[in-house]
Amino acid sequence: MPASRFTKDDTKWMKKALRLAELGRGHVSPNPLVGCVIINAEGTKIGQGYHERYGKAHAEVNALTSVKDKSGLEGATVYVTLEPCAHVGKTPSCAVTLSKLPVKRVVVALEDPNPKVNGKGIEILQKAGIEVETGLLSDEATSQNESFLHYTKTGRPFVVMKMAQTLDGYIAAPDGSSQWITGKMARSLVHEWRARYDSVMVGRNTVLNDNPRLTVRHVEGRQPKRIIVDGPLSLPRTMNVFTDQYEDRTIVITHNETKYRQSADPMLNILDPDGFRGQTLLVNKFEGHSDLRQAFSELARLDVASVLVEPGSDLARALLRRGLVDKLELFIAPKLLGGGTRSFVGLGIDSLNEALQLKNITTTQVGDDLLVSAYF
Ligand code: AOF
Ligand code: ZN
Repeated sequence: MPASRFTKDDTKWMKKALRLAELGRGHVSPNPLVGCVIINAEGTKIGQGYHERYGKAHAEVNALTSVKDKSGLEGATVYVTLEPCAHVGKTPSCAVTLSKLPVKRVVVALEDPNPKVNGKGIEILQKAGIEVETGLLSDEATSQNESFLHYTKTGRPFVVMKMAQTLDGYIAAPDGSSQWITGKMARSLVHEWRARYDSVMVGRNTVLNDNPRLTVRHVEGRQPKRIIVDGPLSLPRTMNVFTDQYEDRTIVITHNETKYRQSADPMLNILDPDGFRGQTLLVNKFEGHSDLRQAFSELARLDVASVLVEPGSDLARALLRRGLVDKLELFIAPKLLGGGTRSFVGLGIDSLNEALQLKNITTTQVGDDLLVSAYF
């Protein structure tokens, strides 16, 4: 194995930068999580910062601002988890800012796939005579920013599907009861995910059957947007997601063009701009249902970079059949039902070689439940 270009200290400081970046989680999307640490020529940390809020200062700027004695920048090394930006956006270009300083070396975990940056940030630094090294802890940086990277590369949000089933593969009992398949710890983990992803998506049947709030409870965190797939646009406006204090964070997906057009009429018992302060997105029909691929592209335009889907079996089937799920989080509860609603049905698969293949599997025990996490 070739010796690493990086020293133990390099790794230590980049780990620190990654931990700082993490503090922005839930507040910076659709922008990336970025952390930055500045070390002087003697090897002492003289500055640190991270991207704290969407549209606000970038990590590098916050780190530079925190440096008290600017003479320490002479010969300094800057560790940053994402390539410094080349463009002037909501804030000035970080690469240009750094290129004017007497720093010696910039260590980058990951190149930025944003077409406005994409190598140009590194070029600006190199042209100014600064040594640039990339790729330190790039796997960690990639997984930390998986939503941003996916969203930037594909123009669609990163889609995580959460399911909770019994050991024998049921998500509801024969009488339809489905709440509390998993234990308390699994449920609070789901609430952590709701705070971490930009949005939570469910289908109309879930709203009708459970009248969920889809809010973050049990843990601290910001409220996600709520995406309701209601093809016929006929859910009663009395449901929680249309009436509670987060009403303006609800986005409805429909393909019913007639009702969508009529929806300005407050006399109709359907979603209307006056009675409902959220948004309704009209998409095409696909195999009799709303075109979810189109819906995700529209959501990306609304700055939704990640979606946590908490589907019933219909929505799960629709998403899986079209290859729209990027990550599966499957809770398996130590229960047997022997009948009821199955988690995965009708995927259109006849033969083993057509099976949807998952990769990078991890398993975790969460309370009494087992969590299988994997990517498509
Ligand atoms: C951030 N924070 O610390 C870094 C970013 O819209 P702007 O001007 O804030 O630019 C956003 C882009 O800048 C973002 O998509 C990413 O490519 C780059 N780097 N962004 O929000 C940061 N370093
Ligand atoms: Zn920047």
